[in-house]
Amino acid sequence: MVAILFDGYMNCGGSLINDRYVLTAGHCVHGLNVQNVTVMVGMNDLLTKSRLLPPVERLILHEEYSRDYLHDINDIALIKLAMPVAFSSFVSPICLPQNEAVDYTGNLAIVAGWGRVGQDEPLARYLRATEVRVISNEVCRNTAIGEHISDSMLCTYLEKKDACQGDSGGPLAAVGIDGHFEQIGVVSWGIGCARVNMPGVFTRVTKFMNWLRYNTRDANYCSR
Ligand code: 4AZ
Repeated sequence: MVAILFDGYMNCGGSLINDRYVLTAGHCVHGLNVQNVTVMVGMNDLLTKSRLLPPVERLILHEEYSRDYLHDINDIALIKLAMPVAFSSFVSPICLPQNEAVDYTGNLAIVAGWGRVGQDEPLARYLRATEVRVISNEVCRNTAIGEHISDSMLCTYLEKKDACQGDSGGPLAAVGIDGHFEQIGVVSWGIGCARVNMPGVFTRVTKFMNWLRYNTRDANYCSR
């Protein structure tokens, strides 16, 4: 789990997908320069003094990223680190899905971050995580936010459980067919947080595997 700071303030989540790349949302880096972005890995308490801050080399925003006032399209980006991160008991990568055809409907999944702990609440100091359930895109399209849902998005819904502002860019992880956690979503958008009939929306990682492979082709694979 990665915290992404903008001008020193917690702004977004992200995930380490190998020793050189952080996966996050497009809207988390859109319009930013590397000088404004700080990446913190292996954190729980955001205020802790012992921080691992790998320098950022490059921001790679999806070429077809775009945003509306509500929702984002192709909401995915990579942050390339200037040097490889050393893995430890607190820092290890999350692998991406192996089977691009799986749609995860009905799966329970974990979303994590330092985002708001409620719709009108402050950001979290300690990393939080919650379980949510993946719903089909068909069901999602029939909810109050449905008209904006495309095939490259993934929705979750579980009563009173959701990502919230500040969690954007962070991972949604589920147990894949081989029994390992894999990242199936990137926190993208929603209308408020945990509201009735308003699913949380994620970038659907399986739809971007070619983009991810191409843009991380100089990195080692994530090993499980
Ligand atoms: C946000 O503003 C945001 N309920 C992210 C996720 C969700 C809502 C808002 C999901 O970044």
